[in-house]
Amino acid sequence: MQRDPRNPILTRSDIPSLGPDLIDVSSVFNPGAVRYREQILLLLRVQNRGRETYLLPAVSNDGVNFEPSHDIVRFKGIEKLDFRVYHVYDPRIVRIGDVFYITLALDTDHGCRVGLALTKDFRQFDFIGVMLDEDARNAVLFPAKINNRYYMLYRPNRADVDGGVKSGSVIELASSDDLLHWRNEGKVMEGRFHYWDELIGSGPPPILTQRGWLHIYHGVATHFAASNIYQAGVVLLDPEQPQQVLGRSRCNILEPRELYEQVGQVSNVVFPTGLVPERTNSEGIIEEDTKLFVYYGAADSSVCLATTTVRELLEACDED
Ligand code: BMA
Repeated sequence: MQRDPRNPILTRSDIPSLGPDLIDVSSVFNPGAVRYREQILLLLRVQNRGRETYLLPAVSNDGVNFEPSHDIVRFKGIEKLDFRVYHVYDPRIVRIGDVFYITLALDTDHGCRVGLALTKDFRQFDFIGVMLDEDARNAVLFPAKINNRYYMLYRPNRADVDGGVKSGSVIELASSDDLLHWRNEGKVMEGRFHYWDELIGSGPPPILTQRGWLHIYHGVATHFAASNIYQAGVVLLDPEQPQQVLGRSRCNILEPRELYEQVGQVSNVVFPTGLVPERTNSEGIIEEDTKLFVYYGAADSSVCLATTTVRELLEACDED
């Protein structure tokens, strides 16, 4: 992937002062991304100096210069949950019909849960519910039904990371009729111990290409607990049976190399969460020469952009 020379494209100094919740914020990172009304829209994860998390929309005409909104996202209905939610973060967005679905990580007293919200206009946000009754993160919906069912990828948190919250080394597939009740469809992929992607989790939602679902994920090299290096890789999944891996990058396709990725609130992190193709054909397929805008959090401190094409990602999947 090629970094945009203007990176980081959003830093904490771009976030307007929106008291009392967001004043002189600490960081902005891990954005959801989607095309909305001819523009690119990001849902930014913003942290204040209380280390509280808020989501803030931002829009752009060129995909590089973003104008943050002055309206912090409030999820209607989330207050009805019978447990406390400390943080709502790392949004992933898909459009299905005229509805934008947002999958979310929720920090609770019982670990992390994946939540679902929807919006039609990025002004009103309705919280729909918790998708799984287990500790999990990095849930992404497929942007279209497959054989008349909804599908998602998610990462159960079963691994203890030294000094950290639970993480995981498996991405699983689940399907549903109604987006709320999910049936496990099995394991899709596992981390590769000793190599770049020991722990893994989904990045942005998958996109449909001629050859199958192309999916960017993140991998963590734990380096014997000395440091966690977050990188990005790519996998190709069968178009009809997405638990089948057709190809997977042997090496990472983006790793922390620039100072803004190596140094920050959490050092050595590139964490892709948003992907916007330049165009989609009339059958909903992203063709090989299509340019892709990939948005990622750098060092849990800023938002960056890298570009690539479907062809380049498919070539990376053929490496193994
Ligand atoms: C992961 C998530 C991300 C974060 C990353 C690096 O486990 O919590 O939100 O960007 O760690 O700190």
